[in-house]
Amino acid sequence: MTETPATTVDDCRIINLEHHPHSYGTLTVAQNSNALPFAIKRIYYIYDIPTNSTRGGHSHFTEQCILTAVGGCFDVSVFDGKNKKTFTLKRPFEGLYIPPGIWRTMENFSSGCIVLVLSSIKFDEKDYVRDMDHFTELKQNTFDKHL
Ligand code: T46
Repeated sequence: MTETPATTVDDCRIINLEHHPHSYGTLTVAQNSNALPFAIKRIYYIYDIPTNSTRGGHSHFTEQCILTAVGGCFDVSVFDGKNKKTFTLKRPFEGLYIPPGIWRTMENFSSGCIVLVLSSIKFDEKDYVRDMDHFTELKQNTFDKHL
């Protein structure tokens, strides 16, 4: 692929997942419905994360995803080629929606942190941009086109 969408960090947002708090515990649900911006095709989770790890460091051509801290907390920084924003995820019902064309980096993982990810596509390495220079060049071309 040679183009990336004209998305910006302002398109990244917190989505509150349906959750049911009770005296005997809280249950959170993620299911395909109008409450989500895409249909879920894949779920994966990341755990056993050393607290000083940095993960991510890439963008996607087409994938949309929602990241949630189902245990512990961590920070996600998003970058659109011009601007950067950082979100702290610490509640199991709060998901960060990231559209395609956004570079993401995850760090400051708490001990025992578990990251759950809902994804709009099946795994495809060709959907990744893992080189920052390539990413900024793609975004610059997109922004130039939309001037
Ligand atoms: C993202 C952030 C939030 C697979 O084989 N299948 C999969 O579905 C995934 C997601 C990964 N992998 C392999 C590819 C690598 O060899 O698992 C290894 C670790 O993946 P990666 O280094 O991409 O992990 P993160 O935590 O940097 O990024 C992941 C997702 O890849 C990415 O799309 O947005 O979580």
